[in-house]
Amino acid sequence: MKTTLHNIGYILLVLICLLLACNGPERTSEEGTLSIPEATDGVNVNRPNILFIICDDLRPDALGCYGSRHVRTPHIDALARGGVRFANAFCTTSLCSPSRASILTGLYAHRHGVRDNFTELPAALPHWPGRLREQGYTTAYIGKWHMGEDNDEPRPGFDWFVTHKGQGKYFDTEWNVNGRRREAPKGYYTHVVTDYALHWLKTRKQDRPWALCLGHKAPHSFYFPEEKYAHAFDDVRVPYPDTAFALDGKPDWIRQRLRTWHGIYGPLFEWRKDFPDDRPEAVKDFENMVHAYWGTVLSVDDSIGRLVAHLRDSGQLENTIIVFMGDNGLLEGEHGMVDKRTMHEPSIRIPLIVRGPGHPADKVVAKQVLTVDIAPTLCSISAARRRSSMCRAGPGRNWSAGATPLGAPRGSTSTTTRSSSPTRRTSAASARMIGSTSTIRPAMAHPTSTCPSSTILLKILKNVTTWRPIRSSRSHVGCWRRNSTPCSPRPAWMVQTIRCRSTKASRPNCPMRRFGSASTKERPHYRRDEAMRTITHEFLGTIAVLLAVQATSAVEPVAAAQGPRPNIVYFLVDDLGYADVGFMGSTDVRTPTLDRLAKEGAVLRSFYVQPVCSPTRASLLTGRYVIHTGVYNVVRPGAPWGLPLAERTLPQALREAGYTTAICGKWHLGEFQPEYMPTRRGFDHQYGHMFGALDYFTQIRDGKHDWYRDDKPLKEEGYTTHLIAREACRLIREQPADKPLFLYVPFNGVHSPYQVPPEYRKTFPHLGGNRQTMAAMLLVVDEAIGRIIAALEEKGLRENTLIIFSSDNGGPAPEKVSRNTPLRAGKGTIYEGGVRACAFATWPGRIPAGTNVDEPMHAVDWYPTLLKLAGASLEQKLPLDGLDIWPTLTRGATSPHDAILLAGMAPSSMAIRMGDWKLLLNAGRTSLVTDPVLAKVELYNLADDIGESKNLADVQPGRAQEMRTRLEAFLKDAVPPGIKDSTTKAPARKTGGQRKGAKKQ
Ligand SMILES: [Ca+2]
Ligand SMILES: [Ca+2]
Repeated sequence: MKTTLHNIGYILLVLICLLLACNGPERTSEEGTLSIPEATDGVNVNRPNILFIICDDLRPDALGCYGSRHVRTPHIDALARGGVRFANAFCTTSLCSPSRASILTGLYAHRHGVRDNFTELPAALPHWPGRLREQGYTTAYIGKWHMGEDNDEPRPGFDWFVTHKGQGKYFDTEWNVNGRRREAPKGYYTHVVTDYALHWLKTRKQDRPWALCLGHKAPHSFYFPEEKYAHAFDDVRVPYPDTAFALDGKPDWIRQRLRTWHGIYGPLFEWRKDFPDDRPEAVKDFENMVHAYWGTVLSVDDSIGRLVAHLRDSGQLENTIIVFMGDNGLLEGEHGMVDKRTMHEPSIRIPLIVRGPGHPADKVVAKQVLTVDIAPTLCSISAARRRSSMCRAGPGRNWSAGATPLGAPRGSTSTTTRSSSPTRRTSAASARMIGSTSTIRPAMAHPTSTCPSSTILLKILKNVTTWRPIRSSRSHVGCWRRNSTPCSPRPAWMVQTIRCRSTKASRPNCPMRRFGSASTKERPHYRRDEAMRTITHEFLGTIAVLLAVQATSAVEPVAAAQGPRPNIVYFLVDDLGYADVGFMGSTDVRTPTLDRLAKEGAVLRSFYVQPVCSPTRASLLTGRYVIHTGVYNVVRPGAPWGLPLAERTLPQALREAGYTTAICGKWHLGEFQPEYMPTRRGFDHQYGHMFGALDYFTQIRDGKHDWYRDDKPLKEEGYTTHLIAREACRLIREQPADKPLFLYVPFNGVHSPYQVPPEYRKTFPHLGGNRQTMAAMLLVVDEAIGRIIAALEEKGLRENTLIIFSSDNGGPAPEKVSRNTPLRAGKGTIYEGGVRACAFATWPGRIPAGTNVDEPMHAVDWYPTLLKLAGASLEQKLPLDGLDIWPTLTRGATSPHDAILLAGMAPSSMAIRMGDWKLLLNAGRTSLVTDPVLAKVELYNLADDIGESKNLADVQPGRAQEMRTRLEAFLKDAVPPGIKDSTTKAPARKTGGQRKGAKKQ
């Protein structure tokens, strides 16, 4: 992946990356982050194009990359993976028009004057697209403008202007094209606006850099998804959020809202016909409303896909900065409210993704940024590309005097103006552009305010410098928000919301009331916003990095092995369905611990395993496909075979590297001779069982007691999942401080037989049969993992522990016991439902929290990845199939595989995945088809058809043949199955049991 780097660019980039990685305001030095644009000034690089996409009322958690469990947004996720995702972006006014005005001008609402949805943006106010146009850019605005309700005429500052009146409609909106003609093309808004944008991109004059603003209507109310997405979420249950009922101690006005059109018992944007309705079953209307909201987001994702594809196809992608964001947040039942307008967290939190030129960056910035930061940032990008910096010349002249809207009057900038270096000058200029200082002063200057929260604010401001004001459209409502603690793996956000609503008479004394009325006498407080500058500087710096890499290419990441070697804990759950955990969307099971851990790391959405138990374990522990280990099928009780002794195992390699290695749970790779047992295969400690499907209480499998410690039979009382957790905790407690730990915890839960202590089953009265029991068994597993995590925390190991979780195969008996939605089929098959497992990986500070990884990877990949992290040797006799997935996990690199083998339970049943495509031979056939001519061939495009429903083998015979050739290349050196049936040959250590049926594995 390495390509030639320009030395200077490379050195600068490394310096910048190191500085950013420090992640603290103190260390995010202005010199470092801001020097890049200046330093590249002299480089003859074209100025980047800017594609700015704004959505309306988009909650971050309605996007996959921000952790949505239900809404799949692959194109937006890809944008985030290829760029920077801001985890803590906020609007300064939670209402459409004021927020848009702030985004365009860099001003708070009290300064630009657009305080409601009916006010025109003053024509005299400069905005960033207009500034870019002055600097030689071609500019266009296409889509929802929404400042000035009845005006759809062109606004100043744009070469091309296509909009409509007010909110527009989801279907058949009437558009005004450049003030020259009105037209109402049939169709769905999101696609029509994309058509307009693409048309402009394709027909504009090619002589200048361009800036295109695309304003989506979606996902604004009233929510109407297009036909194909109308039922995309029918299966997802959406309860009222907990905070909807936590209203004690909150102001009366919040309670009073419940039954209004802003409350959860109200009409819900016409999704409830008879209202108010506070009956529990009326939650169905709320659910339908949320489904529709999500449905509109799916079309936006399609739009992003089209735009990015055009940029890529036309060769412009690598010279275009793409900014994707929302204008304000949305309350979806929180505090009993729907709509926005308040300063509660969901109402002000917005998504913000920036993909700059160059290679995938996969950076998640935790620092707080605001809508008012957009304008100065984008202005400085264009300015930094030219010697005649508009940051210093042009309007900058007026900013220092506080008269120009792009910058509020600044306070003391002496710390950044002392130096005469170009860097310092840029710092000062940037600081001048950020309108925030004056908004702090009033609150501090009026400690005697009658607003009840003003004293709280005063205390806050005395102690910290990183609070930033965020205000609503109403001048008397606002909040202050503090940035996270630097370098904290779990940012401890603090939010203080105030609302001065009492009487008109008291409002003049509210600190928020006087945001804009500061007098110059309050200047001593100016320096309070020092930290704010560093926050915005990080925003600038991050984009600067993106620009700096434009002329370079992929840079190898700093190897994780250079840091401390992690402890490694692998939780393998048996037979757990792809969709049977909360973090994958299940609403009828309970997995709070897993959900929390998943959120703290990366969810692996395309993690492949084998269709049954033993083969997955063999691949995981050797880094080799089953066609090389020979473990195609399950090692049954009494079977005279196991994982071949020639294989080097993961615990063996880690032990060589100094790790303590332990297995607590199910081995399942042979025990017929002592040398096949875990303590002879690399584990220092063994605890648990050798086969699957043992009795959870008696530990009997096929008439034989199957429970061991250090490979010696053991009698223990208890439920196996509890016993496994107890032993794992003991090993963690006893782990020597000077050695890293590899703890492999393959639970027998939630494999059959379906058994659980009865009290757990009571948690799931809404379920029945084996699904109820399975859910209860899973809850025990979740609890067990919680106990093991707690033991790590008590020992002080949590921070430096890589936690990996996955199922070993797809869920059995789909829709009866397990759920693999939206995947086809389940355990035992090579359809996605059999071989794609729910999975995540978490390591605080090393794997970005809240990420989704869609790139395909396989269980074989953990072997080389973990060995590298552990500093263990990868030299061995047997070649590996696994590849290092660390760059994919941590920085959004694409999958290291051009093809992944998905092997069935016999050499004749195989599949291969290449990119979005998957080819299957003899899937779902139980009898072996040895004649290749008779093989059943299936071809699917998983990007369009994740459910594998449309076989395209006949439609695309060329692709099918190409993939089959690749598959056959894999199979050239396939070994025959190692399986030896226990009934055909008496084992040396006969264990007394016979196979009772194929289902027991
Ligand atoms: Ca909005
Ligand atoms: Ca299994």
